Amino acid sequence: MASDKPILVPVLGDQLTRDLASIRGRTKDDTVILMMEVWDEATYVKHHKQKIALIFSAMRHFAAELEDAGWTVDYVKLTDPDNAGSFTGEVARAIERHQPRAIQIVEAGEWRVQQAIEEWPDKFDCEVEILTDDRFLCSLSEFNDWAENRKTLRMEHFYREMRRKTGILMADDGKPEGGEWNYDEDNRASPKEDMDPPARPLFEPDEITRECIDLVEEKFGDHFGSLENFGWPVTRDEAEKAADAFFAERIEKFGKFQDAMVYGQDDLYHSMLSTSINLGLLDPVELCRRAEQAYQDGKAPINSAEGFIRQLIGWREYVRGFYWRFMPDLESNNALNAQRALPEFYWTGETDMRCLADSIRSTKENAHAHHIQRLMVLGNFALIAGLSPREVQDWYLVVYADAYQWVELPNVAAMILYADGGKLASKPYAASGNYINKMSNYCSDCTYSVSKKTEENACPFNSLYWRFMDRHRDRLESNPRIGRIYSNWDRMGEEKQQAYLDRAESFLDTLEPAQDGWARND
Ligand code: FAD
Ligand code: DLZ
Ligand code: SF4
Repeated sequence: MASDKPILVPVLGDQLTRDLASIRGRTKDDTVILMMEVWDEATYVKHHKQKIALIFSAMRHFAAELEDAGWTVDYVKLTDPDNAGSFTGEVARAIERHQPRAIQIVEAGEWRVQQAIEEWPDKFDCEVEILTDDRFLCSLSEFNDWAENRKTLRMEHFYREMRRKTGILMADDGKPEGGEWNYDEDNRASPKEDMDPPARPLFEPDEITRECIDLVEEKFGDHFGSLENFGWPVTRDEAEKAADAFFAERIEKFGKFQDAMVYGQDDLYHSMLSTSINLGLLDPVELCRRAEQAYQDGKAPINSAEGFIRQLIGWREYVRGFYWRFMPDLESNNALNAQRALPEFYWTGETDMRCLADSIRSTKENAHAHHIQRLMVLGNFALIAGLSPREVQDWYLVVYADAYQWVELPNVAAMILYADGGKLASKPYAASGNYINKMSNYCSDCTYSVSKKTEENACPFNSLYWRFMDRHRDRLESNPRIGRIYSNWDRMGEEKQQAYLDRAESFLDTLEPAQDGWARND
């Protein structure tokens, strides 16, 4: 006979779907869904204001949607005078209120939160069941099985497995659609060609969102970023509208201009869907099927459909498996012994380097920068200037509305900083100003000259690049994807080399370290 006591189902801020393993299949009359706005989560780093407003608004909308559908939802607001401050504290309070016979929760996305949840069976006097997060295509045990016994982990190999597993973009003979697995080569058109990206839909804040915005201004007014441009989807309906607009208007050129950067243009042909996907408002595999359909209907070329699908069932799934395999060490890895403090300009945007200034402006205004800005401008600078991984990790976790540690950390520690010593990527993504000049229109109006190498007004990326290569020669020279660079370096001769190194040092001496208090509360 069913007990009168309910099952308590805590739903975390990035688990906002009725298809969640702990909700689907449960009956409404013996379930209490618990949602918690807590101080620990809002302040463990000083998140961008838009990120907090987005998560709270999406949580409140989801709670209302569940209630409308007949579920019992116990929603704890941040301003509740008895707010316990942490998930564990709030679950303890909810146990007092509801006397549940058991707790069922889907595993957390982040290591820090999962550690806390794993203590619940010892802390609480009721059964605790932790369920697998099956919103991901590849479970953690499947990833570990794949990774075990491999000498090197490479996204490309993993991605092919995911293509085979889903059948997405696979021809009937088991070969990849179009003959190639990866059309990356066709994702690199220069932005100097005609580009006219349509604006993405922005969603006017409703009353719930406005309340969250006011709350954030009041409680987190000293956090980074502006709330002025807030237009993120906060419900599944809005997220679906955003996806519809992407598939109707932007996917066609997504592939071609995936790596392009244009001054003052923040979205280009990107989907801008990461916040909705990470919150649980959109299903990534469904999005991939839509991309495949767009290809089959002749609405998107193969390089667009494949490029988009690769990001989702390739990179996104791969970094998640990688995160759980290498945590907690990944947080403290520093294979290149990078020790320089994060410069203040990462927070203020005040720098004459036009590529960095524009990427940081977008970050501040939108809590977003597109992939190639994160990777080849902000990330590349952090790598070749030798910035401390801890400080760079904090920065990325703070500033993007889509940032959760499981996706941020592998991208930052491993992909951009090579702090893992090459477990994730086959080589560091180091580049000189040439690359940025090729892929953007930033350089033509920059204070620095991209064609100058060692002069006072030379683009800093040029000398920092060679300084980086020179410092890490022992490690990188044997790397087949990099080694031949050193013959160019050697051919320059000592005088030229020294001029590069001097220019790099004199530039680095001008950097002001960031003041305390931007990323974390003291
Ligand atoms: P699109 O360009 O339209 O790509 C489609 C989708 O693919 C994205 O929505 C995202 O879900 C997925 N995707 C693309 N690249 C990656 C990747 N490298 N790793 C995982 N998923 C990917 N993405 C986050 O969601 N959160 C982060 O905190 C985050 N931090 C990053 C830090 C660095 C240093 C770098 C290089 C990348 C980071 N990314 C992160 C990945 C990527 O930059 C963003 O997902 C993307 O810019 C979001 O915009 P979009 O939705 O328009 O993406
Ligand atoms: C990022 C965040 C913030 C700012 N606030 C909350 C919150 O109050 N309640 C909540 O459930 N989740 C929040 N999150 C997301 C969590 O920090 C965390 O990323 C997820 O729970 C995944 O582990
Ligand atoms: Fe950036 Fe150098 Fe180009 Fe200026 S010249 S925009 S610093 S790459």
